Amino acid sequence: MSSTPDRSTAAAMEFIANTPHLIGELTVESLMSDYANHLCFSLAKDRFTATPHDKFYALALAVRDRLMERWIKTQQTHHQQHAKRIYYLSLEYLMGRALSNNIINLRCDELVRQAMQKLGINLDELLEIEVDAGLGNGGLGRLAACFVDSMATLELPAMGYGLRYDYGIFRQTIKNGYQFEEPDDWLRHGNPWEMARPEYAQKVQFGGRVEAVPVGDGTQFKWVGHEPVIGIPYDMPIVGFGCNTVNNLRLWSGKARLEFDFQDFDRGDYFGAVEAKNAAENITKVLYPNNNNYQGKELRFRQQYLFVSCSLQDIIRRYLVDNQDFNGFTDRVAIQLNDTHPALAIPELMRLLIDEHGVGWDQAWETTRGATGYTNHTLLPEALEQWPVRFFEKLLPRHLEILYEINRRFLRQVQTRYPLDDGRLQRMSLIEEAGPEGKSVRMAHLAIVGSKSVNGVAALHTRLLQTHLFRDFAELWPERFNNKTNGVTPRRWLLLCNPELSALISERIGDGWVKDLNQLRKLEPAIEDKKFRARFRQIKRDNKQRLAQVIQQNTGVVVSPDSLFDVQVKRLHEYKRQMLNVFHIIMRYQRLKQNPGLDLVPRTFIFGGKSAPGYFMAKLIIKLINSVADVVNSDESLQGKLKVVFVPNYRVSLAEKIMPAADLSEQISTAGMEASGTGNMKFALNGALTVGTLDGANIEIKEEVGDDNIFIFGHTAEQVETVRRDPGYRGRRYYEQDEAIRGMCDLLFRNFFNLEEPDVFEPIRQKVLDGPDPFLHLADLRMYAEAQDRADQLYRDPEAWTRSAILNVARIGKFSSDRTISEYNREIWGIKPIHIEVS
Ligand code: 26Q
Repeated sequence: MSSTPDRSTAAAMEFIANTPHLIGELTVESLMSDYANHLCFSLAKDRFTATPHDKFYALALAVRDRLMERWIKTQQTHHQQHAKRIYYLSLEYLMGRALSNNIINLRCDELVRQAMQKLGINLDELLEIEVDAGLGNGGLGRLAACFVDSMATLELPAMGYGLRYDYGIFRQTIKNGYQFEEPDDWLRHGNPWEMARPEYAQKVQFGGRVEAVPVGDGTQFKWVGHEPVIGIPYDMPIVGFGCNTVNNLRLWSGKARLEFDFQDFDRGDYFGAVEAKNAAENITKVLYPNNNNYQGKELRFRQQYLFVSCSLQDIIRRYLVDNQDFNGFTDRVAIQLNDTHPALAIPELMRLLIDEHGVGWDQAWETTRGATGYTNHTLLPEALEQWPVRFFEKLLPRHLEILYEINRRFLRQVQTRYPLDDGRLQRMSLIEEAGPEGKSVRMAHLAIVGSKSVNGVAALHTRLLQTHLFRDFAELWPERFNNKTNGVTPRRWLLLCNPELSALISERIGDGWVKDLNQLRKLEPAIEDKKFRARFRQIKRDNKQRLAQVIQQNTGVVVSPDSLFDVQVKRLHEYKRQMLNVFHIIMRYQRLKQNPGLDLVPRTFIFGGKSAPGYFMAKLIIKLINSVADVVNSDESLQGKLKVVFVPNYRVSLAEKIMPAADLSEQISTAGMEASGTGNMKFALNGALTVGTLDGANIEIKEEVGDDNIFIFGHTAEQVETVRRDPGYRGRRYYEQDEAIRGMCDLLFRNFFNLEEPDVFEPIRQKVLDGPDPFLHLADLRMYAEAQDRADQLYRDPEAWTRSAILNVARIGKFSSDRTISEYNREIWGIKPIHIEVS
């Protein structure tokens, strides 16, 4: 923002402010008029040419008009008050749709509905047209989206930084039971929510070499790069609920330098110029579709650096608008790293401070560490990032020098504290000397050393970080470690996705819960109200009916809303144990086949989730689910007591239809492996009961809702450790001891579900029966089946089940992302909320 106000812009703004409505007024008529104007003047469409997408776009622009003034005012106010801001750095934002969310957060849903109705437009159909912004993989990306919602709602001066991938998470299709991936060309029809800001473009260098330049008594190090790339920022508004705050989500897009092609073109190297342009613009082409699995790809490394460098240069640019030195930096800037994906921020901030702004090492280090917090999201060793030193040598030589210096100073500190403990030095070093790819940089160690705070995302996860993964670090710096149990935004995950339940709740306890989720406690007495229970049940029934339609449209399978909807939706991963779920389904199937008259609670098992394209086992599990589904669904002898569906292309907008319709939520990861989980919270918030292990946030959910209102089973994290240490542990033990498990395995592994493709499931058999299965599928199966029987029993008593479901809603308030963000702010960031006034 420039410091001398521009007169013509001021005059224009004054004109708007003094003219009785034109743009941005919240009335039915003005909405209708702006919708029509946008259709005509922004999109050049008339009654012969307007497509459904045009109608969506026109409404999006009309709604956007209504947040513009607040957006500008928010940025102005934060700037004028020299506010300390939180900069959330994440390579992923799984935003989903924006129109419905912005309408809800602006609290103009009634007006918009009326305006559209008067024009003969069905708002719900219009909202369905928007494509999801799928710039993330799963939990971590969706968490970032919930967090920016909460930061705006809490009126915190916050900015999300991310990458504007041309292609988000792939579209999943299923053919013959197998997953196929299609590109997600989400920007094809334009994006009404983004504003390109080429005036804030940043230049980033890759490659080159470091030159030492003598300056006075010392030396200055200059990184002479080549391959410059430009980052162009695109801003998206983040609307706070029921306040005037509209924060910024700033996403960078890679571009070749403008003069670049012309220069080389003049030298006659036309192809070289075009190739270089492509290389620059490829950096932000596509989101890497891995989840909890690290792949050391050079392009991913470039993505991370482009992201970090653009964001930090932008932060420093803004800081220097009204500061001369860096003494006050940590009073104005807090940076939170969403996992290690942006951990290059640490050496990059050091480089910018030292090389570009002449700050000395000690002050640069204090500033960097004082500004930065690191959130860890996983304990899985295969998910920990370790970039090969050769990538640094090739692309970031100056950063490598800085890293070595950080490491040298750090190891000296360790040595002073623990003399002659070489093992410890090796374990803690930022450099792994002998990895599979030679030397590599341990990004988690870098993030811990370079931050003032390290947090896990649920109590158990944080404890395991301290006792296992980062034990040495927690011993050295216990004060640095803290827990921030995840949460989800109640706006999208209740108010928006479940309007009927929201209305019922508000009728009973008022609508304060939307901003203060603990108020849901006031629902507890309602469990004794028979009429309330009936209405609660009816809403669930209606939501199930709607989901049944979606399922039929997407899979062709007809499911009954009178059956128990048992849902597992999340990324496919062995540790999440979708296979355990399938094994239980097969056991049920077998019970029904052996005893067709058996009075089992009719169940519909619903699965959804994407597998990383290169993850063989995860893809095989999708095939397994679909193979079992095919056999079960076409078996008429089951009399509708068992159905299995895999809903393709699980994504945020589909989750919004699934969560409100679930009776039972499957959270069955091997204990100690799911850092937190956040789907578990969304389900409970919508009145589903959980079948789950003592893992991640399930433990805290159990503490909140009470042991009687959740179905817990399985080995604890401690017991899992013990079982794994037993060298004789094999799944076969359970096969031999347990008749039901044996029957299930025999059916599955003798090709009952895959006659056409014999032995496709052989890799599963090997792992589960003969391998030392680290996920303990068969070891937990018996207890899992028993927990499922307990669920059946309760479901047979609809009143008792409904009481439990209501109690889940009433006691889930802790898991609002507002609470999580308040804790981050109180204990790490220290930012003052700023109230935004608009005329
Ligand atoms: C890393 C390197 C290269 C390419 C991709 C990646 C990568 C990308 C995404 C690694 C991990 C992820 C995503 C991890 C994730 O979603 N973790 C989940 O985070 C949630 C929010 O804290 C938790 O609730 C889940 O338990 C955790 O699995």
